[in-house]
Amino acid sequence: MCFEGEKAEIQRSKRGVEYVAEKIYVYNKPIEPLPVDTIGKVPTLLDTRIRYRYLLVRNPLEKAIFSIRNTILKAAREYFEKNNFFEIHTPKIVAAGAEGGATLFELKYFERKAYLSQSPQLYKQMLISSIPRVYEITPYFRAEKFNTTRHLNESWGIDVEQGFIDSEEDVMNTLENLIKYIVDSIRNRCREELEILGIELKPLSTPFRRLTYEEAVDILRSEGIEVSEGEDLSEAAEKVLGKIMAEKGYDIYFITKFPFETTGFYYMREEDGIHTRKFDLDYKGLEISSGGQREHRYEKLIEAMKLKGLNPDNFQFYLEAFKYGMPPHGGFGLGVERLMMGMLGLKNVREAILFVRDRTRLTP
Ligand code: AMO
Repeated sequence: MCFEGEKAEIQRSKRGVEYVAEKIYVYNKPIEPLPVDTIGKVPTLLDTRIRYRYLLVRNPLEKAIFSIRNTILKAAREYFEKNNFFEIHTPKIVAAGAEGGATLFELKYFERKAYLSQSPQLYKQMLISSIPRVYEITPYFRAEKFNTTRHLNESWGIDVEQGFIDSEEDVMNTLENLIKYIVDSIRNRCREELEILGIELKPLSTPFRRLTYEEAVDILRSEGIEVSEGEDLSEAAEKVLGKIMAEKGYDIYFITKFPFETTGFYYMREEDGIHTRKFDLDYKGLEISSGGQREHRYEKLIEAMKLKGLNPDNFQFYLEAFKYGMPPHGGFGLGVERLMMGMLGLKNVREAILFVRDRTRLTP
């Protein structure tokens, strides 16, 4: 539908502009009445919101979430542009995964087996000796078997890799500056959307607080939360840590130096052989990003693969790139939907993506 008309003399609506319509053109009549209330007078269940998202984005609340997502991605690209990062696209149909076999989606690729890409990890690293600052805004496909409020089977990431770094600190600086830039952009450009959602988005100051994995474990143990040696932090542990850190005034913080037992094979190990240069970034008790410095030495990389029970033969295409000289490098993957959960206080990751792919949803 479309109309012609003049702006009304008296404006009653709090949002938008009122017109007095003189002509109304109906392009196409609906076959059935709308199945949902797009005005937003009645609260809609999350299941229904997901089912009819393509209609409900007319609802100001739903639309505000996705306008903010749109601005997050624009701001990220602006940040990369200003800081000389090069946008890349890497394959989504791949021969090997970087994030462990358990969450690989397998597919038939003519006569061979292939997988959907869990992460651009291997490819962004391979490029680093030729293009030393790259980024990709990319889907991650992960066969997460459980229905949780923070996992999708198709989610989106903002991935970065940068070369000639001194340590993972250089990468953490990029990540904290990027997030600050995004949060400032949303505060400045999405005031109306934040008001509609009733959110007061606090500015973030850099540098973000850093605590080591061991410090995090000590804090958790002092609260009676058991964390076994060499175990990744569980969702429950992350939440408790989030509360404790919030009480100390930190909404966002890095956890650094994860033990090798908990990480991917590609993170650089410290001299002690136990810890790595891997970090997580948590926002209000939710992991929104992981990253770190990588192992760039060919022999050490093969050793790490073997320690993780991987067969280097399956990664020849990747390992080859390390034979021709690879600078020290590192990067991160930042989950777009997780960042939105943190920023907007969304309770379920499904609120942050237009069309949901989870354990039960393959349509719409
Ligand atoms: P990781 O596996 O921690 O690291 O993923 C990076 C970030 O992506 C988001 N994320 C997800 N969001 C929703 N649903 C999922 N199933 C899901 N899986 C991941 C999270 C997470 O912090 N290659 C490394 C990154 C790197 O080192 O550069 C990686 O993928 O916000």
